[in-house]
Amino acid sequence: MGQQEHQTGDAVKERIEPKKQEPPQFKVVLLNDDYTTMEFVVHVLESVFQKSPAEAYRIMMAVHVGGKGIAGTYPWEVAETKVEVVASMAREAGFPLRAVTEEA
Ligand code: TYC
Repeated sequence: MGQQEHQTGDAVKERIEPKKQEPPQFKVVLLNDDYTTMEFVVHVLESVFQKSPAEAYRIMMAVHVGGKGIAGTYPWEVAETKVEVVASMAREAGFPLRAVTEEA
């Protein structure tokens, strides 16, 4: 058996054998405040977190009543980007709405 054949076998093995590692997940948590409108929070949940209108309203009300709530769970870079998008949309609209990440 030649060197090349051996290497090909290894390459195939390496691609197949290791189980795909799931990346660690992070929750994006929306925080309640007294000034952001309910309508704006629903808009953020629909546009940034791809929630249906009904689900967006449910999450918004859960945050309004309970102080915080999970908007979604994502790999680190996606979660951080969504937190930044929420911050910039809120700043632009003049609301103090904040989202933070928590390890899932
Ligand atoms: N508490 C806000 C109000 O009464 C609504 C609100 C809900 C704000 C959820 C932020 O993450 C939030 N207008």
